[in-house]
Amino acid sequence: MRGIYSALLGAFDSDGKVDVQGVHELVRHNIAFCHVDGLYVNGSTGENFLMTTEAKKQMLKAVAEAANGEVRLIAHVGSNVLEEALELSHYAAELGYDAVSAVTPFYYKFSAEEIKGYYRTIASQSPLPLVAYYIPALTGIQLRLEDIEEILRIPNIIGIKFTSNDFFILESLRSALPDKLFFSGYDEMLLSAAVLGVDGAIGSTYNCIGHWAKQVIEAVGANDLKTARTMQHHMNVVIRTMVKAGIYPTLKALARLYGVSIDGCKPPMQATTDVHREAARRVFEYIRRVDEGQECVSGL
Ligand code: MN9
Repeated sequence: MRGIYSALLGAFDSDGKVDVQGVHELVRHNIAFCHVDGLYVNGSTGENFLMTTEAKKQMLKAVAEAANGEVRLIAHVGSNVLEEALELSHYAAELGYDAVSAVTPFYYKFSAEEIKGYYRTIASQSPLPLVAYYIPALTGIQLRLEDIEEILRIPNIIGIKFTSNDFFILESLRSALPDKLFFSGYDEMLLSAAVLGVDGAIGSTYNCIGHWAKQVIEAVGANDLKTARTMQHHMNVVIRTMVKAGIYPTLKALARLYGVSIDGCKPPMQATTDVHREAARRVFEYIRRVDEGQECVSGL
């Protein structure tokens, strides 16, 4: 399960239905251009929290069909509604997914004990192994090191998508749990996570620069920090531009420049504007120049 996974973008038509053809093109782009090792489906980037259960299932199915067994698949099934999380876990297993993942429950100020109970329930009833998903900046749920460690020791939990900049916690967990899988969640901090020995990364920008993320991980593995830093720098030029313009609409506008015919985001997320299209165009050119080996020290 190691490697670089795209947190796959969502693909919806103008009335919010899953766009099966768009999903197909997006998946093929991720495999052919970004060379990712796997896809993380229906995560934050996939607009999970804007989707009906039926749409989540359609997305899982469309991705499995398009991926055709060529890359690993993780289905994010996390939900405050435990019945939904379990239903989606069983559906993902039927479709041949490799694992499921679940964000910490959110909105209510759940206690650490309640969160552990949530993970015990999903892990014990899911037919697939489970990757915990920790993203305190979005959920507002901050866990202590001891609590995350306890969650990771629950049977059938194989690892964690760690989207936090607390590298003290990451290092402590990594050394305490050598057999668990650690996925870095902030693309802009991949290098820092890689030097601490993560097994891979899951991120939204890997929908266009997954091949650079692979180079960062591989260069760190080969003790080539110079290359790793250069590639992380290139990643960050791109990420900075996209975050400034609005990351998801810009990623979708960028995918269109690679011939992937997907529409914008689901409301209430913002529609695509010229700001996103212009940022996407500049990023597209930058990626091309870096891939062709041109000097790009001055950025975009
Ligand atoms: O899945 C992503 N987080 C969110 C992880 O979308 C909330 C990251 O890949 C970020 O989009 C990325 C840019 O900040 O690191």
